[in-house]
Parts: sequence; C-alpha cells; structure tokens
Amino acid sequence: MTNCSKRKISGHLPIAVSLVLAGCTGSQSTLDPAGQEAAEVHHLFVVMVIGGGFIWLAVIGLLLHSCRGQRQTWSEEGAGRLIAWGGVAFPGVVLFALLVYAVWLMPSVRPWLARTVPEPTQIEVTGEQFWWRIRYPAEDGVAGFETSNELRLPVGERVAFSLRAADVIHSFWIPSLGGKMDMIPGRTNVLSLLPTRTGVFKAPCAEFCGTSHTYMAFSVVVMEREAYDDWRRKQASGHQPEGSEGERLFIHHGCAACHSVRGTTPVAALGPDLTHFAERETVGAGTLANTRENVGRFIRDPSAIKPGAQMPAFDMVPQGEIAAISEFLAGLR
Ligand code: HEC
Ligand SMILES: [Cu+2]
Repeated sequence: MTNCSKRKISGHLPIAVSLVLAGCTGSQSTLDPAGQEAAEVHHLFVVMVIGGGFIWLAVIGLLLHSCRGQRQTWSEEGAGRLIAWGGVAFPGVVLFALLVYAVWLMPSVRPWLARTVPEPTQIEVTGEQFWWRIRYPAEDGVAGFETSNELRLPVGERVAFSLRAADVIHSFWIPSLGGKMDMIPGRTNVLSLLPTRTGVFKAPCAEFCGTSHTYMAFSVVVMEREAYDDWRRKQASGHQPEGSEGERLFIHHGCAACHSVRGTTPVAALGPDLTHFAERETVGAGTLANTRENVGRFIRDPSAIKPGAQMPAFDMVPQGEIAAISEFLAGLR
C-alpha cells in the first residue's frame, strides 16, 4: 500500500462544489431559509456537517497515515490506545455533543407545541387527491373563506396550520419555511411556522398519495401585513355575477357543481375553490403555468395532464365554449 498518490481531484473540486451549492438556493430549499423553523433546521444541518466533517477528516487522516508506507509496526498497546481514543472516545464525544445540540434545539423547531409562544391564527389545510383545500378563519371583521392551491401568509407573524387529509395520507412541507408534518385521515395535526421574509415559495406534497402525487404542490406567498389584509378582504367578498358567456357556460356545463366562485355560484366543495383562480400562478395544483391555453387543455382532459385527477374530462364541449370558460376563469382576480 504505497501508491496513494493524489489524483487531480483538486481541479474538479470547485466545479463540483458550485454545482452542489447551486441546488441549495431557490424557492424550495431548506438550505435557503425564509422562516424561523427552517433557519433552525439549517443551523442544525451546518453544525452536523461540521461535526461529521471532523470525524471524516480524522478517518481520512489515519487512512493517509497508514498509506505512507510506514516501516515500524504498531505495538499491541499502541494500537489499542489508538482504537480507544480515535475509534471510541473521539467519535463518541462528537456524536454525543451533536445529539445534545439537536435535542436542545427541538423546542425552538416546534415552539407552538412547547407553549413558548401565544396561540397563533389557525389556517386549515386539507390534503386531497391531488390538490390542497385551504380555509382561512374570520379575523378582525373580515369573514373566513376557502381557497385552494395557494397559501398567503403575513411576514413576521406566527401562524398555525390544522392539517387534515380527505382521502389518503399526504404530507405538508414548505421547505423554505420549515416543517414537515403528515396529514392523516381522521386526525388533525398542528404545525406552526414563522415566515421571516417576503417572497414566493414552493411546497410539494411530501408523502406518496397516488398516481399524481408528483403533481400535487402549492405556492406560498409571504407578504407584508397590509397587502395580506387587502388580499383577505378581497377573498372574503368574492364577485358580482358578470353575466358573461363564459360564466353562463361554467354553470351550464356543471362546473359549478364541484367548484365555487363566491358571489356567482352556490357553494360547492368537491373541487378546488376558483373564486380568485386568476391570481394563482398555476393550474392543477402546481402542474402547469396558469395561461388561458393551459387552462383550456386542463378542462378538456384533466387526466391527460394529471393521471387519476378527480375531475371528469370535458372533451365533448366545443373548443369555442372551452375558450369562453377559460376567458371567464382568467377574469377571476
Ligand atoms: C366532479 C367534480 C368536478 C367537475 C364537474 C369539474 N371539476 Fe374542475 N376540478 C375538480 C377537481 C377534483 C379538481 C382538482 C384536480 C387536481 O388538481 O388534482 C379540479 C380542478 C380544476 C381546475 C384547476 C384548479 C387549480 O387550482 O389548479 C380548474 C381550472 C377547473 N377544475 C375547472 C373546471 C371547469 C371549467 C369545469 C367545467 C367545465 C370543471 N372544472 C368541472 C372537480 C371537478
Ligand atoms: Cu398528496
């Protein structure tokens, strides 16, 4: 074992590191925190990597040392000492310290459960195959309302989520803010988060829930309190019936049996609420960009885009009528 020559790893290292780090930023990353819980988890990650790094360095150091073509052999006593200190004491102390740190951090990752903060506003989120139902409570004079596939939160304020599932197990996870928590049929789980900066973040369903599990995501818009209150007021008030062709066709073709457009149609709860559908970035719970063309495609054949989607195909409806309905939906701001 004399040939442990250093290859030219060093030349490729910066490229490799930057490629890895490029995956660490963005709207769906635990390593680019935008919330207090995510920041704690990020901190824990860094400490763990450093702690593990020390152990790794020690092991690699010993490996290189043993490769150096050493002449004299170790005495039995020396080898025993090396194993006791290097193999038991050192990793034992480092891992124990990391464990203590992780346990100590727990209350601040779940502060609401630890009762260290006052009870925050509860937003109900229900996982459905394959979309998200979201209910906001009434708050200072503004009535409660239902929306879907997009969550809006005020920055710098703690919120609690009551998490449920309508059919199978789903999992609620906003990587940039913290989490995650399973949504289990017949149970209500609570998760509390504190967003610390404004922005738009992505949240995937984090538990396999059926054929279109991959196409089940929502966006999270963290906004200033004032903008958030304006948004809530607008959500709660809904629309006036506009009497357009698209609106008429929406009711005529039975869309309103599953979808609510507050102020226009009676309450229906089988499918996502569409009251302010045009404000959403996506159609089909994070599946396609919310353009008129994509909305038309989705209405014609939802299962072609999302296998197993719980909405029937409307491919028998003439193209012109689908366009009129898409036009109506695009006006729902
Ligand atoms: C039997 C109930 C049902 C009927 C009828 C129905 N839908 Fe749906 N719709 C759903 C369900 C369930 C979803 C969620 C699908 C998914 O994302 O997995 C959905 C999703 C949608 C979405 C995407 C919403 C979002 O937030 O991404 C749009 C737009 C939509 N439907 C429009 C329509 C229109 C227009 C009609 C009438 C032509 C219609 N739907 C008829 C149940 C229905
Ligand atoms: Cu799911």
